[in-house]
Amino acid sequence: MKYFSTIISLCFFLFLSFHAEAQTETFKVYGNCGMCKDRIEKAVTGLKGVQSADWDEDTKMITVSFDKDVISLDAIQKKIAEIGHDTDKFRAKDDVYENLHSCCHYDRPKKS
Ligand SMILES: [Cu+2]
Repeated sequence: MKYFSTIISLCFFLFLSFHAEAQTETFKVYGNCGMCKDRIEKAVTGLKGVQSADWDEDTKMITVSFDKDVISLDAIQKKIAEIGHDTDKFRAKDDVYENLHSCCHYDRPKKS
């Protein structure tokens, strides 16, 4: 019986240590349509350390689960700006934005 409870507590400890590193953040990503959704989610989930990404076409908010020991929130936002989508922290290059499909030309936030 003692052996059994040791196994249980070991499993519990492992469960906790796996989950302690996962972090979920929600932030704004400018975009328009379903094509934007595919592009944004593909770019983010392709990053090492990212477990999942879900961008909402209506609210323009993305929810990302990632391991903060592997990748930072800034690095994720930079990647999104690299593919042409502004975030509140990083702005996409004008030429990258211009090269997006015409239906993807969202209203850009004002330059600060
Ligand atoms: Cu689009």
